[in-house]
Amino acid sequence: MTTLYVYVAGPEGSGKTTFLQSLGQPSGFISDAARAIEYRQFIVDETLDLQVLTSIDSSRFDCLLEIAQRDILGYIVMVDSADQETWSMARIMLAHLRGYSLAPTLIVANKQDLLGAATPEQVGAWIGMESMVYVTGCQATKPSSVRNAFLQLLFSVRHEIERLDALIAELERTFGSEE
Ligand SMILES: Nc1nc2c(ncn2[C@@H]2O[C@H](COP(=O)(O)OP(=O)(O)O)[C@@H](O)[C@H]2O)c(=O)[nH]1
Ligand SMILES: [Mg+2]
Repeated sequence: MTTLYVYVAGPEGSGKTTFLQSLGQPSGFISDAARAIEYRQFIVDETLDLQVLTSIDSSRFDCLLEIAQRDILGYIVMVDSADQETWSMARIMLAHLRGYSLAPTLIVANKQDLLGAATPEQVGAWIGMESMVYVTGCQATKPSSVRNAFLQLLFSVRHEIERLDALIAELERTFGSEE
């Protein structure tokens, strides 16, 4: 059995926990206080799991360092689009992730529903669109929006891992059916 990981980073309050909660059924959201992580696990097939995880303490990256570099499928950097003061921290986190292992990275320009939220393009341009960095808008309180954002990351890695097609199809099937 192989487990691949999507690691979610981002400043405190950017919406990481909300994103994970919205990504599926409430029962599938796991908060492990002892390991200081929150995660969801998707079964892709008999030999492959996909775990989406974040540190409960935004400033800690030790659980990322426990993952072998080859097992990191990609990163999500969560950003509060309405709180520009936090963006430089998000930029540092992005550099930190990619310094550990270069993997496709999706900047999630969250809180698009808030008045004064910057557009995904503005957030992406400010943080820096390097190669293999993508950006998408999101409202983490809305499951369909979260699923759509997560699919953007899966699309960017699917050419490497064709087995993800089943998971993508499942997410697309439920996409938009619950608001
Ligand atoms: N308006 C709005 N609030 C959000 C959104 N996403 C998260 N929040 C709120 O932002 C706060 C921080 O979110 P949380 O998920 O705890 O952030 P974390 O520290 O990154 O885990 C909570 O009050 C959430 O309800 C969003 O898309 N829109
Ligand atoms: Mg949290």
